[in-house]
Amino acid sequence: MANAVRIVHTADLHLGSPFGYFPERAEILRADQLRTFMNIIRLCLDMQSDLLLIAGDLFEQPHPPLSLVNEIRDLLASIPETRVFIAPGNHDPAEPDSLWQNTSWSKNVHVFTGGIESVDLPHLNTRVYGAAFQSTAAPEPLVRALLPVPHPDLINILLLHGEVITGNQGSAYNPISIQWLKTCGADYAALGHTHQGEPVQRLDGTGPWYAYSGCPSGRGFDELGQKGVLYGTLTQMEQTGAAVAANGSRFRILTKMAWHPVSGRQFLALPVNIGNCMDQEAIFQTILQTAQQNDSGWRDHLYKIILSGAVSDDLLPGSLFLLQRLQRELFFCKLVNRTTRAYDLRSLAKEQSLMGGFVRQILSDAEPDWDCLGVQQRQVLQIGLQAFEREVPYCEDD
Ligand SMILES: [Mn+2]
Repeated sequence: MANAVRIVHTADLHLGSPFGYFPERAEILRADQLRTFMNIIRLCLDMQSDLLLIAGDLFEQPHPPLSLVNEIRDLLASIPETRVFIAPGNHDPAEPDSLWQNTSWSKNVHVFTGGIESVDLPHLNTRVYGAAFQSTAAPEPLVRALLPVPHPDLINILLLHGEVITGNQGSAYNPISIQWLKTCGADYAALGHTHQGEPVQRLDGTGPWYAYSGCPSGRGFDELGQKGVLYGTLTQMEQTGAAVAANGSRFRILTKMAWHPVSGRQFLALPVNIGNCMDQEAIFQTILQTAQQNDSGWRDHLYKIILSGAVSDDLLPGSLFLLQRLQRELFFCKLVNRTTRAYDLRSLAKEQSLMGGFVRQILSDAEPDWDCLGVQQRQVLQIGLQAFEREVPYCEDD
């Protein structure tokens, strides 16, 4: 009968983050992180996961508040049927006197605190390898040699925090060479460090499977949208005949992993064109409607609202009043003004001034009407006309 192990793979939770950019919301955002962790625990229960793999940066720092550590310890103890493995990362290294040394975890939890070691789980026919960051950087690979005797009859899982590199590329965060990964002997490498996450991939078609789960909740406007974890099953299938000879193994591993959303509140970039708005109220309503169309829990998210469109002088947004009104409706928002001024080309083209001359030059034989112009002509005119009045930044600050 096929042997299968159910796993949940996560990393980079950064529990206890300071959220310095959101001082008034920081405490709530930290509570959200905890809720996300609870969602992961709930997923383990619901799918009766055999393993919970945490590939580093569970905490933001190696000395988090004791109350937070105790909370996590109790949550992990609440899933005794799930074996939990933790490989500390560069943010929460297993340095002397860190939380990893000072916490007594429940029996189902194993923390890798040194160089490569393995734990056998005979009831699952599985072996889990892991190693820890022991300081905030690791310019040399944490694991240099091949895994110590990967067992051909077991499912071999590798849990590591680090950066997969190719060729001569280096990394200050445990460089994991793709070449090494191919031959290390693992069947599935559960990785952490890349917050963006990468789908489960297989090296060379026959090599190990590996994946970055990505962070399960965003912490800023560089981590947009819904975040989640990887979960699924690794199944060991007995091979026969020619297939055995191909890689010398009696078994092949089928990997069926999927992505599961676990974050509640999201960081979102919301482009809103206010070119048709005639007054401040219309701008306000357009922004809210756009947010509303996006998601049913729209009020709870954090927004970077990017305003665009050509607007007349007296309507230039970004006013404190607009921001204050929006802040009453949304959990958090900031405005990025990328609007352009609605210049009247027809009258400008008649002006005997430097601006008039510039407009005539760019229009050439074209009609003085924005709608008749090509994209490039429009851009040149917008930037040029703005430059007559104010400094035009190369790229607006986000
Ligand atoms: Mn991280």
